[in-house]
Amino acid sequence: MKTHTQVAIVGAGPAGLLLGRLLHLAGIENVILEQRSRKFLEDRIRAGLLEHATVEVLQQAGVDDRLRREGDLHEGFEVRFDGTRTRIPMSELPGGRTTVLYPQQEVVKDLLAARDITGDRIDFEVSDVRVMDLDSNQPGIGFRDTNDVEQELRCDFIAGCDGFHGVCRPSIPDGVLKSFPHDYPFAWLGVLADAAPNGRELIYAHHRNGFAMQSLRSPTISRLYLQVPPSDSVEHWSDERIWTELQTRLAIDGDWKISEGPVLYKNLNPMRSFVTEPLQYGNLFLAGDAAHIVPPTAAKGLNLAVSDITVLSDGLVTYYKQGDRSVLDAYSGVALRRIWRAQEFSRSMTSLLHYVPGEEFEARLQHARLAGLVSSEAALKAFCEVYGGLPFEGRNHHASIKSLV
Ligand code: FAS
Ligand code: PHB
Repeated sequence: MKTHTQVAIVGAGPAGLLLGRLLHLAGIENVILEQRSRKFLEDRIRAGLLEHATVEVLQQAGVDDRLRREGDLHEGFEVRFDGTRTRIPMSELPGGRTTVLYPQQEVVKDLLAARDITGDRIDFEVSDVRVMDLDSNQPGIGFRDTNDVEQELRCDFIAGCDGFHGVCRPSIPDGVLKSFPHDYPFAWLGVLADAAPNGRELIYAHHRNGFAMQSLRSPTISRLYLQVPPSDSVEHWSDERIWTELQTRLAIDGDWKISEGPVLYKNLNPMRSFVTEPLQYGNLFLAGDAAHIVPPTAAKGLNLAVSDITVLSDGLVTYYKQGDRSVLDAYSGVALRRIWRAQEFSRSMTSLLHYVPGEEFEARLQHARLAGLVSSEAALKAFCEVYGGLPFEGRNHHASIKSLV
């Protein structure tokens, strides 16, 4: 079976679905190929914190109805160390930033629902995906569809939005890409619990037993993280051990007690940084986790995927509307500027808050940085400027998103 489209998108994560949506709004035909089922995508627990620039793009894409109703506006967060707690009044600092807590799988559901309405093609449960003829002006994708029928999709451009373990990046000939991997000597145990979070704001804690964090997915569902050794496994973590360790690491002077409940889901997340350069080869463009991975400490993964897509869609729209390929050919350089900023911040926030056993000198420096951060408005302003989200390239920027949520 041979079919044709203008832009073929591999992967229906936030990057691929948002690109499909923005291209649809610009009248550009696109097809999305996804290896998993729709249900798997809608149930997959991942990120939760949206930068205000991301919320703006979802608003401009017309997929913000539920986000407005159910999204949780965050104007501050808490940092804990040495039994102390400090609230960081993000929105009150100069340049006042705010973020929104709205689970990634809800963003995916909203984008899938919008695609249902437009009827743009999306093939789920495809397999054996192969990209071909990348440096021709009619690249293609061979794959087997959900009925195991061999198919070939030809197009003008391929968007590789297939995540870190996808097929698009490895399909680029050897020697073209330069990769920058960096692994951290710890991992995250991610926990979803039927427990009402203690407060409405996120809590980040530095502790000698390791980092801990309380986030949320709703007023009754907590999302919690514990720093664990990279060789650890979820089998080692009973519910009781999880709550005991969270209480220990999040403890502050006085009788603060974490609110507990049944653990619904737990997974182990390796902590790595990764960037590939450039982000394009011929008529293939990489975006999101297919091009870069950040440690989840600063919640930049999903937001970076969205910022890549805003630059890539601008390039494709300019090409189809004005026949001008210059914006598209600048995609890699423009997107990489923001990717490295987010990488640097994610790395520094990770090394600020994660204790490495035996690294006593580092631990003293962490303590000094934390004490310096919470006691200096200038340091907090600089921190929150990137934590809250840098403006997206080429997009006008609202001061705050209070009006949007
Ligand atoms: P995605 O990985 O979301 O989507 C890629 C899609 O491509 C997938 O649906 C995949 O099935 C599909 N695909 C792959 N190979 C294919 C093939 N050969 N053919 C067809 N389709 C193919 N960030 C946070 O801020 N907080 C978190 O708690 C957090 N947790 C995370 C947990 C995990 C396990 C992971 C991997 C990431 C997490 N992240 C988190 C980061 C996360 O939010 C990512 O940055 C975000 O999903 C990136 O979106 P995409 O680039 O669209 O990639
Ligand atoms: C999350 O809710 O998954 C989350 C939020 C903020 C972070 C990291 C993770 O910094």
